[in-house]
Amino acid sequence: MPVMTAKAQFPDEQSPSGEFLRQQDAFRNWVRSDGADYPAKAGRYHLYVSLACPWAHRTIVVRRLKRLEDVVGMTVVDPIRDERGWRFAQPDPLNGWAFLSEAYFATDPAFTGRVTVPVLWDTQSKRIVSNSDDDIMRMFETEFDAFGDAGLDLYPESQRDAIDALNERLYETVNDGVYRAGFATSQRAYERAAYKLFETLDAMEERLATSRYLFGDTPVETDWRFFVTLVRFDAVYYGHFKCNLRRIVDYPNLYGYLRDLYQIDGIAETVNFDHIKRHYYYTHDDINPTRIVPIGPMLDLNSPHGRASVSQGQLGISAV
Ligand SMILES: N[C@@H](CCC(=O)N[C@@H](CS)C(=O)NCC(=O)O)C(=O)O
Repeated sequence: MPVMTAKAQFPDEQSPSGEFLRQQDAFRNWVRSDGADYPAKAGRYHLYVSLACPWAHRTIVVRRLKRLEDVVGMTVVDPIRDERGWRFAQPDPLNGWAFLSEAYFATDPAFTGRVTVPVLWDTQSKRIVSNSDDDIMRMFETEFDAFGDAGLDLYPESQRDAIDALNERLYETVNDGVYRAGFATSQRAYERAAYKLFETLDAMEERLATSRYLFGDTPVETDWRFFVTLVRFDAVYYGHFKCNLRRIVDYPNLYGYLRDLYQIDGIAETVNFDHIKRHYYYTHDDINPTRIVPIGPMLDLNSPHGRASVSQGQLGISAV
């Protein structure tokens, strides 16, 4: 018997039994340090982001940490989008666009999917190189070392299998997990996603009891992939997406870890709660039709985190 489901936020991305099934990324070309089509160059590529979006946030963080601000330009879209998708508060200074969809149609006039951020734009061929946050992160991490901070390795060779495996688990149950809970249109789909999410949060709370970061004493890309969801959690996912078994402030290790990452040089400037809250509470009409933006939460992400004393040992490669 079919499960009764409510109206979906994105009807094309919904299973008959009420699960949110995120669309695939449409553009997945690669900038390479020695690439033929898209060679890494200073000033050639431009990043379009929303400060509200966790996926875009990851690319902003890596751009900052790898010191690529002067190498890859960046434009921030307005946090409020309507049925025409992401728009620019002022016309895009680079291309004069009013809507980000113009980048998509310039690249593929037949594009019919949902217009998403982040977008990595090539100013030379005037096409989107990629709209995959995973790929853009990796490009910034590994392909621009001639221009940025080559000394910072967010994807260390010796840990790659373990990093990939934990990324996958966090994506399924946490990063996308909050969306699977929030966009579910059946009780069953919601509960499944929400319980899985907290199972992983509980496991990470335990893991972080004996390790300052997920893989030892320095953050890797997995920490930043996790961070963008943690920092939004109490402000939007707990209430708006109904992920409300516990808040992050209720987890001593996760909350300390969140503050530790937040206080790393340059990171606080990448976090904008005004954009985050207005985007989520305004643009998901089926979840919050009144568009009322809640007043909380009270978070003090600058308070001392005490994480420096947590054991610094490297976790084994197989630790997932
Ligand atoms: N899979 C994409 C996900 C990007 C994504 O879904 N971004 C959201 C914002 S958080 C978006 O642009 N949504 C457009 C919309 O809500 O219409 C990636 O890897 O970058």
